[in-house]
Amino acid sequence: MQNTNIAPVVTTEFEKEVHAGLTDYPKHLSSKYFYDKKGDKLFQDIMAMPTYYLTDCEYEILKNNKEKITELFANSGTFDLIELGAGDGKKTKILLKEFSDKNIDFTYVPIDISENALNQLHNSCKKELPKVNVLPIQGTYFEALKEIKHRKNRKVILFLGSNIGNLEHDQAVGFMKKIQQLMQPNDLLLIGFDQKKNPKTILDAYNDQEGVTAAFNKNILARINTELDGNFDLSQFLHWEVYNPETGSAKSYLVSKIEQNIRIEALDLTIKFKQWETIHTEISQKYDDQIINWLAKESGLKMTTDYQSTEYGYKNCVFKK
Ligand code: AVJ
Repeated sequence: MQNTNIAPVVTTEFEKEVHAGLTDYPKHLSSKYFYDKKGDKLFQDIMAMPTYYLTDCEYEILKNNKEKITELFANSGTFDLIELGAGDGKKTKILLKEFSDKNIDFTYVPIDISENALNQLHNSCKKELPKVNVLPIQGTYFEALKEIKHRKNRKVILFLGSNIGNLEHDQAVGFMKKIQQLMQPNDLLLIGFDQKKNPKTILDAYNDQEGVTAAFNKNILARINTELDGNFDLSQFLHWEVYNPETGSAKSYLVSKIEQNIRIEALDLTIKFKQWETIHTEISQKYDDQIINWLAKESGLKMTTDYQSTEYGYKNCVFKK
């Protein structure tokens, strides 16, 4: 029998994770929830800042190695260029343009959770790269990969931007293993890894003076306010970045400046914060060769090539099964 007198039911993934993360100790929220329309825009602003060196490094790598990459990707005929978390595709377009100019036979398959980002990318490709076949798929990575399982083309999978850094090592291994299982012996996987470097450079990249990264981090609280009817006062939280040069993990926190109670109406929940209590919101892992080789070994992949940026250590590595 159904009980109709129950308290508000926790339904969406967002609601469930906010509830679990804010009632846990220490508190945490997932960085995947930074990205609504406002968050997408803030991340674009971050990428445009000189202190956020990652984008420029990867752009340079793709630009400087586009001929070699074309050779590597296109050496055995037609393929699907599958991009996980395509975003605005700005860096990928270097490759798309090169392939298009060389009349390479391929289909670009951008995968993204954001319908809005995908539509914009699709439209801009139609305009700027009319010869390129585009097959956008909206969804999570593995849902989308399932959808294209029947396609016979050789797969070249891109995971750029050091997005892998948002995963803890065990999650990264799980992720790479799942991709490995979907790969055929001829398929390739290219991943962008931000490298360990001067700790100051890393802190500056995640703690800009303009406060854009702080706003990006706090956007998760703004989303709870608008989507779950919360009453977070964003000015009562401090954006705090830590980098551990030994482990290579950069972590973002929100720190409560005062003792406070927060109401989240949609969850019928009151959250207590002690003064200086934290919410962990993001990990941006930095890598070295040891870690990358270990990740590859654990997930059953072999590194075939890697490309390096000239400044501010960044690498794009190509893996085979
Ligand atoms: C998109 C996950 C690669 O961790 O560097 C930028 C997100 N966070 N500034 C990163 C981010 C704070 C970014 N990734």
